Amino acid sequence: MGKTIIISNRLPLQINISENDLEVSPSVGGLATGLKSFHQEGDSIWIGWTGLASEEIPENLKPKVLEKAKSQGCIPVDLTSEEIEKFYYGFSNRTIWPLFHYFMEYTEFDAEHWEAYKQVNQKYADAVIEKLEDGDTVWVHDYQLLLLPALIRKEKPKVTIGFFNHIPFPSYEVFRTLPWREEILRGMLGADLLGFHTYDYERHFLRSVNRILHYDINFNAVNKGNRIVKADSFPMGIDYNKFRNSALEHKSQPKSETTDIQKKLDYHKYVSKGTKLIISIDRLDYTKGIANRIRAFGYFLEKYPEYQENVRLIMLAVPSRTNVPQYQLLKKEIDELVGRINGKFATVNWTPIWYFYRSMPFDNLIDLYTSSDVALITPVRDGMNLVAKEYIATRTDNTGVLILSEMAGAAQELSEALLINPNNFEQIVDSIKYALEMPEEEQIRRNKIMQKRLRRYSVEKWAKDFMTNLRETTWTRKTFRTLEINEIIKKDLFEKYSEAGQRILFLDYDGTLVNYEDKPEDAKPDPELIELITSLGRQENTRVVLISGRDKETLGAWWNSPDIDLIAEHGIWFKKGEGEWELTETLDCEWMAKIRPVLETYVDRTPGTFIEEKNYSLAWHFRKANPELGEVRSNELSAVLRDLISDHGLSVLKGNKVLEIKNSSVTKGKAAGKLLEENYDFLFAIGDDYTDEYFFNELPDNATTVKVGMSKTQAKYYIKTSEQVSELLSQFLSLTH
Ligand code: ADQ
Repeated sequence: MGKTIIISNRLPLQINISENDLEVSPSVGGLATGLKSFHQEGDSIWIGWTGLASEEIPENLKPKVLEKAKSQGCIPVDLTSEEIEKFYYGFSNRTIWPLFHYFMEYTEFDAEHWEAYKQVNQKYADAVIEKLEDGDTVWVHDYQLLLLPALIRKEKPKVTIGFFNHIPFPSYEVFRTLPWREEILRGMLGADLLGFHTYDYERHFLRSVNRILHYDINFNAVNKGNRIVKADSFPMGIDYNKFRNSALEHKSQPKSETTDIQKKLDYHKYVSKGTKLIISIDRLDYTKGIANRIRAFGYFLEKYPEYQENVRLIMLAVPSRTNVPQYQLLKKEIDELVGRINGKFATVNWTPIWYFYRSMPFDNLIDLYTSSDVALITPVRDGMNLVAKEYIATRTDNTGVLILSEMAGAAQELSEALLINPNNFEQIVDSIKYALEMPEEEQIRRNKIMQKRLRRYSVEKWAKDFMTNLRETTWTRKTFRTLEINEIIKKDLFEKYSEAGQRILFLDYDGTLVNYEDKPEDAKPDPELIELITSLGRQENTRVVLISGRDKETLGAWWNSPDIDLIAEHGIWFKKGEGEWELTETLDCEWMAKIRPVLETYVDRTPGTFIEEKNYSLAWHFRKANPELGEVRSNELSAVLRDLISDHGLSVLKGNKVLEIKNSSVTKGKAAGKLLEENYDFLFAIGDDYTDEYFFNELPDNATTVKVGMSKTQAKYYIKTSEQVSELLSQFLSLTH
């Protein structure tokens, strides 16, 4: 097994330059700590940006940066300050970040930023490709690198690529507003497996793929025709033991060794006995709902004045993206709000809010978590939110109450927390009161359940789970029973073709010889295709049979030639060369009058759909309908029809964007079987949809069966596109010329 390459915007290390020397320390933060053990344990390298602009690192120190990074298994990507401005502060944080968090009013669509985003993604791709060897696995992280999977795939088509999105994926209605939505989706679909924190994000992504790129979605897999891409949810966990053990250590520390913050917290508890502490920790970001939280706290003190002087909010906001105007405005707003609430309620002995605007060392974080009775975490949108999980992990005596916004991904796992809607002030303030008054037994009961879950699904388990699933996608690709027709298979096939005494070729029409069109009548064969197929039929000892679900009138009009035989309507009609159409079975059609009105109600309710009436079958086409609605309605309709037709000798066939109702006794397989009485020593059948599976199954084992596209099939081989089908058939033709 090869190595793993992790790629994220930032490397998990912090570089400080002072006095013409540099200091490198590991960085904190969810992703860095989360993947650290995974990174250190196995054979892996991490590629990313150091956090310093190229111009900020003196030339003489550059080799040292490389060397230091390398010693920690890291490879830096060099970014200039202009690139950082446009790619990172620009497209990543002024377009993708606000849009994906539903802040459409903050979202900027700037073509220059988009160009920089593409270029910098290419820069990361180049860095990866330089290190990539056969058998390696690539794991790309987050919204700054959405184009990277496809850029890597372009150069190394066979490599296994995973992608994890750490922020929400918005609903289709929001995502579709992005001018570069197609490029972004195509970039992501370069991966084999796409991971999201929650099932909802995964569904939003799949829906966008379906609506924007029109790829078929089967459960959680995207069928790209030549490749299957899977999406799944993997809720990211924390390093549970690290937080719990640190909390235990802090508890057993002698007083003299405690941190200054802890001393201050202890003093506070000593002088104001019974006063409760509420903690809130976030990066200073508009998605985190900090301003509303302060307002809600002010309202709480007003609504429940008995808590004045008896509760304190400790608010830690870590500076973030200070170059982006929205963040500067937010900082100002929060400073003012804190000032206003403190000004309004403070007494000589009490300030309601302690506000810290800075980053703190890990030990201080633990002090804050373990000393606070309540954690108040109220993002308006948050991919996951690890702070909520960390708070629970540090509660070693199982007390403490978590108030958590239902808009955080974490809320889906932490349902024993007090879940609030961050826009509902009454609910927030009542939850604060409930939390402060919650009996200890209830706190313990709730926390124990959450702790058990967090311990089990730790960040390590998360990373392993993702990697196992990722490797399975390659495994499935490798063991896909059906083989792609490659040069070696072709060579063998051509030999058999040339040596054969009697050949028969069964060719499906739509989706095989021609691509699908919105209107079936538009998928007419062009003169070259007619020439190709009839020339094949003119070869000695070669019988060409077009076998289609089309009605006999259309098929007959398009393909009237002495050199080919036709099977129409899935096997009901047969025509030899220029002869007359013959019925292969006697069939009853009375059922059609009963079924047609049912189909009509579905046409009325599903714009873009229509009924095709054939001699012995009815088809409901939904290719032009809204793809999602079409799928939903077709599932509904086939369930309704199956009930209606049971015991009537009819069956419902699901073709490509069409449902067809016909007599069960008629199949393409049966019709093909009837032609096999003569002795053929080269049998070839090719088709693209469900109905063709009947003749793949019916033909003897020595037949060469080929599926067009990459969905599940009984065929021995597959070929990706109908253009490649024409190429293969032309090659057959050239063998005898
Ligand atoms: P963030 O928006 O950064 O992450 P979060 O999940 O809460 O949000 O992670 C913050 C991390 O930074 C936590 O591990 C926390 O301990 C640490 N941290 C916070 N304040 C700190 C401080 N003052 N000093 C040191 N460390 C501090 C993005 C998404 C989230 C998603 C994560 C992981 O926005 O929704 O949960 O990625 O996927």
